[in-house]
Amino acid sequence: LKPQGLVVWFTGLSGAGKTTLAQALQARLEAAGYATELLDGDAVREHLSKGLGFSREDRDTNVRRIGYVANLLAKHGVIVLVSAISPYRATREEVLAQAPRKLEVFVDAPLEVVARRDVKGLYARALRGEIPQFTGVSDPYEPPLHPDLHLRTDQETLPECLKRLEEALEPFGIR
Ligand code: GGZ
Ligand code: DAT
Repeated sequence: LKPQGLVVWFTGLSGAGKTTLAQALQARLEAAGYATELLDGDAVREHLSKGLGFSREDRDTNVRRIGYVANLLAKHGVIVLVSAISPYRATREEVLAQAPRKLEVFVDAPLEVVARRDVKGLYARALRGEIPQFTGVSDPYEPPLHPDLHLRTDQETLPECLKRLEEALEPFGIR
């Protein structure tokens, strides 16, 4: 019998902390001997979703592709960590409904905070009007209404967020 996999889906604005948290959690899980895979929106866009843009249609295609691969891997016992803005609630719900087991994590920080972090300088450009359809500035973000875990990365440190993630995995028998 295969171990049951899990999809841990991180959603939130650019710069909210999805990749940071997913990478840190992956390191912990790998150290504990779990098979994991990280599907990061940014990286996926260089391969699986190459050529896609940021229209609603393209984002939904991106999210559905990520979800499809995540669910295949999870079916075979992998703990799959997804980090993608995935701004549309209905599309996230559609994809997560297919997962054998799932944990939806809302990585939340207000726009003013992520714009101040501006990891890649994209918010500065978006706020100057140079990037059309930039999530949170000139494109929508629909927060989950009932996330399995809600992390406020402007109020909780990275170790605190990690601890809450690990606690949320315990009911799945992952520790
Ligand atoms: C949002 C954009 C955009 C626009 C480029 N809107 O901080 P990042 O750089 O690494 O995360 C963002 C990433 C978003 O890709 P995703 O695949 O996660 O998005 S989605 O789930 O909506 O398909 C950002 C960069 O790409 N980026 N242009 N217009 N983020
Ligand atoms: P995203 O993948 O959501 O675009 P990121 O992980 O690339 O975001 O960048 C998040 C930045 O925020 C990074 O510089 C670390 C910082 N940060 C501060 N507090 C954090 C926390 N509690 N959790 C995650 N990242 C945090």
